[in-house]
Amino acid sequence: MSIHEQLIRIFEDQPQQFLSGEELSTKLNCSRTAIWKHIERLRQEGYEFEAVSRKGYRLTSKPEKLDVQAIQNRLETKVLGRTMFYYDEVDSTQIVARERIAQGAEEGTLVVAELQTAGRGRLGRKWHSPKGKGLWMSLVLKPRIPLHFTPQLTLLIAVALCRSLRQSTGLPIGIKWPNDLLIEGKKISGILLESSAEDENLHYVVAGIGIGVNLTQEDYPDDELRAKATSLAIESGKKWDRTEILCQFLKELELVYDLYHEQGFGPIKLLWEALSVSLHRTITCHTPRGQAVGYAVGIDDSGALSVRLPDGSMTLWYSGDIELSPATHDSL
Ligand code: BTX
Repeated sequence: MSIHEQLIRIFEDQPQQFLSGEELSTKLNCSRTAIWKHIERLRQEGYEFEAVSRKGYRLTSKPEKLDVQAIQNRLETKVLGRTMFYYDEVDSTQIVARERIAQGAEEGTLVVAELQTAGRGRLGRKWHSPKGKGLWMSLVLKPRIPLHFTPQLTLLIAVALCRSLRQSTGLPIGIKWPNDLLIEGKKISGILLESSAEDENLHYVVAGIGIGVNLTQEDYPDDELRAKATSLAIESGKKWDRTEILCQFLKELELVYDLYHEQGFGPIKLLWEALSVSLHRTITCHTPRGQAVGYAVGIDDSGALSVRLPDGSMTLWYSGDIELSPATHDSL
């Protein structure tokens, strides 16, 4: 057992007890500075301590862990999440899910981790995933669709996630094209789709979903992220049961996914438009090639944003980060 694990064991065995740095360093045969560093690391992992001079440290709360059996008992799906791999810590659930696919993972397989050390967003961006505070997961999908329909899945997942989070929490969550879920302009969740295909044949999609559930302001590493990101707990002032949020999401996703296979993108498009905060307003689209301004009219069947440019011509935007202008219903 590592010093880190031994330290956790000692604190857990004596929950109400103050333990001094000196006592701990003797027990674990290391310096007091090493103990202090381990305690700081534990704090980052979600353990909370009360520190009192001359008395030492007392463990006041532990990070909450997901319970796979409880999730399986609570799940109402037939396929999604029925095979589940749970990890305490991974680099990225996207990487683990791909490894699982190489070993034969089937549609609906879910990879969930308490902590990601290299959680990723789109275009090489980072996804901050502190321990026990969110839902950091990747879902294996093998839809029977041509490759060029793959972007529709991002919108489909956004719809299911938005609907389920609204149902679970009652918070006013909206979708910003293409893949962000926002509350009052702040990001509560992100979706990242990675696929594997050959010619026009889609082999699989790994849908990475990050939901900020119980993060507090202190859980964000800097003011820049604090200004952009939020969590269900910050917005509602209370903690949420991650098992409940996860099961509700998978149930809703299975419903919407089945609807998509039965009736195509039409109904999904309507649902997406009803939840969107990006439409009927002037927006700026930032891409690696520059930026453009337009008025968002709707989405097309490929999931692209249909935009009216200042000269009156219509165009489609397939990717990019959009910025919403404050005024709505202004037409260019
Ligand atoms: P994105 O590129 O649209 O968003 C990334 C941006 O979001 C970052 O640059 C930062 O500004 C902001 N951000 C970072 N962390 C958070 C957070 N915890 N909450 C809110 N905003 C944040 C969106 O990419 C797709 C993210 C998918 C994340 C999941 S988690 C499970 C799976 N594994 C993995 O590595 N990624 C996915």
